[in-house]
Amino acid sequence: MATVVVATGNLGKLAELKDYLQLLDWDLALKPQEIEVDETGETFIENARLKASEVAIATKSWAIADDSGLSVFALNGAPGVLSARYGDRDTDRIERVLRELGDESDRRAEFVCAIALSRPDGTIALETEGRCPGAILMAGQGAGGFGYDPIFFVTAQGKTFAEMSNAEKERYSHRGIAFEQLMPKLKQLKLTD
Ligand code: ITT
Repeated sequence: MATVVVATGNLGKLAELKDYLQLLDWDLALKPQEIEVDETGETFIENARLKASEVAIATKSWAIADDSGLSVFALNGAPGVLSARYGDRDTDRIERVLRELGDESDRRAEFVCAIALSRPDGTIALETEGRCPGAILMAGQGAGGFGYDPIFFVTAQGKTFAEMSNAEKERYSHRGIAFEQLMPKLKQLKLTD
């Protein structure tokens, strides 16, 4: 059985990715900390490909990467691919989005998650993108999840990501939607070195 490196340094993301991937009988490994990939892409899918491919080549293993972020309509899609770089800590990033949005009445937003799986030679075997629509609250609610979860309200579920159980978030989130599309293909894949 070939090893698959989970190409992320974000612990919140890693916990969620492991929950999806444990449904597959894969031998998972963590990304070595010294491997850092410059996210130079302009789209989530470009950055997911870059991360998967570069980590695969560096580790000579299969690698799966997630590039994700929050896109706020009234901010012309910001923070978008810059979501991780919008501040030093989760609280700073949340404060900046709330400050920039101010009392704007159009609070629509979406979370996007692009996933790419690379072969050991850096070629992409599978990729997909999931989106979850929602709205930005005036202040955070809930203590679960990570990142921007407390301010992202999912209208269909009537709660923020931070108020959902792990199982609920894993089902309804952008990442859940991406994995729903990907899972049948991942199950069929033969991982060879
Ligand atoms: P890796 O590139 O190492 O995976 P990263 O944190 O840099 O880690 P991204 O470039 O994909 O990852 O940035 C994602 C940003 O969007 C980051 O700030 C997250 O906190 C946020 N984000 C992504 N998915 C999220 C989720 O499910 N809930 C809340 N915030 C999320």
